[in-house]
Amino acid sequence: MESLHTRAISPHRSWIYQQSSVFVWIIFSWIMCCECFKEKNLTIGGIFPMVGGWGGGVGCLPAVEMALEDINNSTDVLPNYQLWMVGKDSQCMPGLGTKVLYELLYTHPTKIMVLTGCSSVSTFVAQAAKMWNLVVLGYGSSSPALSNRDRFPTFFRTHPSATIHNPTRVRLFKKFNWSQIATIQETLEVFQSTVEDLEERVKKAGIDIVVRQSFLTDPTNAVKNLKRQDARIIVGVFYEDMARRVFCQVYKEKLYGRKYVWFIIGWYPDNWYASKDENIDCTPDQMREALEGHFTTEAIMLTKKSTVTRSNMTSQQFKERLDRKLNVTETAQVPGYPEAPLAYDAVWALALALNKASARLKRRGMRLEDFDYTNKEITDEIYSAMNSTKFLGVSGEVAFSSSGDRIACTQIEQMINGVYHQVGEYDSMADNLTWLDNEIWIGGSPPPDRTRTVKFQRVVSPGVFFAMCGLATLGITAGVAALIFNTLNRHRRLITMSQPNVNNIMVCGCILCLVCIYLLGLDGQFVSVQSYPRLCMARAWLLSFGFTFGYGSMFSKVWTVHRVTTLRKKNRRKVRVWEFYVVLAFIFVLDVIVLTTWQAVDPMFRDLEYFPYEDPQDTDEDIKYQPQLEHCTSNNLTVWLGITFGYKGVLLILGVFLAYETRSVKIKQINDSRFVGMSIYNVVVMCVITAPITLLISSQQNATFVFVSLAIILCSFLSIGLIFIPKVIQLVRNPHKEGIEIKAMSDSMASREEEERHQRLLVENEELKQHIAEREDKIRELNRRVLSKSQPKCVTIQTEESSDILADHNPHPAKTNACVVSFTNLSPLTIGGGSPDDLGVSIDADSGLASSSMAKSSKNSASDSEPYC
Ligand code: ABU
Repeated sequence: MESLHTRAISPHRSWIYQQSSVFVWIIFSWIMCCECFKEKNLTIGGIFPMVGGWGGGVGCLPAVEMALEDINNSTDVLPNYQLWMVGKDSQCMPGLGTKVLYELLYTHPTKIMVLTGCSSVSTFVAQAAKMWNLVVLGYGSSSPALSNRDRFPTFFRTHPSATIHNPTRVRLFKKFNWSQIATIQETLEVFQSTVEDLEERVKKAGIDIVVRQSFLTDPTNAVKNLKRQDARIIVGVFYEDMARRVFCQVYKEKLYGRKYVWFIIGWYPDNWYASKDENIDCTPDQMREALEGHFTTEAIMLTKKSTVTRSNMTSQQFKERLDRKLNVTETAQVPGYPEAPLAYDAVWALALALNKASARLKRRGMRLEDFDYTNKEITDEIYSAMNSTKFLGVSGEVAFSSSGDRIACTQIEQMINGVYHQVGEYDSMADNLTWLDNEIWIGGSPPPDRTRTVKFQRVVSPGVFFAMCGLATLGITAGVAALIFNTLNRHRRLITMSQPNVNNIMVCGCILCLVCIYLLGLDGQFVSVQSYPRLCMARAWLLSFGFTFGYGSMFSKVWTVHRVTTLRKKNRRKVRVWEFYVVLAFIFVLDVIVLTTWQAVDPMFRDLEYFPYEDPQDTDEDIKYQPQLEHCTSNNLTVWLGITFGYKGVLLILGVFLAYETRSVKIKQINDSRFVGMSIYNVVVMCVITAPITLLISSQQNATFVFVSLAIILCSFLSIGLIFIPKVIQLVRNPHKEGIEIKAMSDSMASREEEERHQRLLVENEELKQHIAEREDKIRELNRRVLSKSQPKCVTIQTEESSDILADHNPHPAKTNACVVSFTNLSPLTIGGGSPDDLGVSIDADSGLASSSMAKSSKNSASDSEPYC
């Protein structure tokens, strides 16, 4: 590392001595002066970042040189000393910074103080320097961490701490009503401590930092995360080189424009984004697009007052002198140009402190030039002098707080059309914001700090609601008609024998379920939030009672039929009406217990299900819709549903079983039991399908409503239809004939199974007829043979065959003696007493057995015929 400068800044005094006209005096003076000059050189170390994250040395070094020149020329500051500086480049890299510090320390001459810039270097330098009793002065170190006196006991700075931006930022957040912000930072202590300070301040102001992102060298993911987490007001703290990377990524992610506001550090050179940078692949135009409208905050580093400062020039004169020295067309592009006044004042502060310390040391018989890194007394004097330094510099009033910080005002700038314009100033001490009202918002006004979410309630579509309610009304009308029909025809046997009261209860149950459809369709569009819990309970009670009455009454019928048919014959008795109600009452009481306990212990309330945000289709406003859906719920909903579905499920399964068991049974007290069974099958199938599917599609309000409504409507229509339509038909067909209507009712009840059984019996009958015919043929043959002998005497035929035949039909063969001759005139057909059909094959409807009356006929023939003698 080459030294940047190692030179005497003020040769004027030696020149004066050289020009002295008195030779002896010249010689004497020369010797004395040389001696004096030799002793009174004071050297400081200077560490300058000429490149890197903040290459501020480029602008600050000329200012430091100007200050050394001015101090050495001044007669009242360090009059007996020449101030020298050995400067080194740290490249704003902590490692290199530490290395150059050691080079400064371990090379002659002894450095009485160290000037440093770039926070990451300054923290290392300031921490190490205390070991060499060195006072360090930062001209370009903004890290809030440097305010820690325990860590950096000998550190001072003319550069304000970066925390000075934070009160300004908070003030602006409040001005524009932003209550949530995001941060993105380069992972360096300087920025980490800045963000920590910001966090504390925003918290006090009631503002949330909702997203915090940091990156080491590649901001791609951090920027993506900001986008993903919908950050809008973003504070970015990073060095200039990283700022280019961040905004190139911001351009790619489209994280700029009317919806976003960026706040970044204001001490970058004015066209920092257009600088050539091989680490980014964005054009200057793209960078400018991404940066348009962003705000910067920076400490005011060049006083705006035209007062003559300690260095005998105004800030404006300083600027002109510096511009001349820099000799560039665009000073705004010089890194460190804004901080140059701070560097200039830093050297003045250092010189003034040394000046003061020198006087104090003199009184104690010590000299500044005696400083040798081990002399703490001299360091203490310098430290104390620094602490009390106060003067008007080109950067403003220079004074150090107890933590060594500079106090300053901040200015706020906005990039408008690629150029920074000042839009305000803030004095944090007085909390005084001067706002120029010349800022420009891309969207015309400050954007909101978050996407405005518009809650949007999903409700059952009116079309669907009214369609289902229409069908429900139809069902209710059918139910009422059925009740009227039952009442009007209550005297008819057909109705009496169908347990009309039980049927009426069933119809009432269906009506209750149908009424529940109205309640199921009522939601936030009709019912207030306060009334919703009552609606929930009303639905539960109504549906539960509807099911109990509707299904329970049918269940009670099949239960009774089954009980009656399974009793032993001797125990069978007439069905008593109250038996139906016992079953019903049992289910009803169970309902009341469960529902009452549910309501008392864990009442239902309104719960909202939230759906993912949806973009508006009809506007480009910065809003998102958030659909929400109302549900009835309670804390232990699953438990209550489990209990309710549990016992109702048992009823359903039992109902199906009983209906199947009694499918062929008819008892006269329940003439419609078979239709009831069919209705039960229907209800069970509908419930088994509907219950789980409804739970699965509960997030789709229309589908759920339609599904449940149709299930209720179908069950109700089918139940009412199956039980009442056959009765209506019979009564219409046979308005006055009681017996016929019963028979017709019974006939109409013939099931398919009965039909099949009947067919089987017919086939069996046919076989028996055939069998009988064959036997008759045989008898005829025997008769013929007997007749052919033609012996008119009375014999007892006891042939094997005849005896076999007769024995087949007569259990008392002894009595089958017949006078065959007397049969001669008898037609074989008459033996059985008539046509084959009259053989006595009958079908016992219950047993299904066929029997032959042949035996009886034979017996009768034998006994009724007198012996022919
Ligand atoms: N204004 C430049 C500050 C640089 C730094 O703190 O590192």
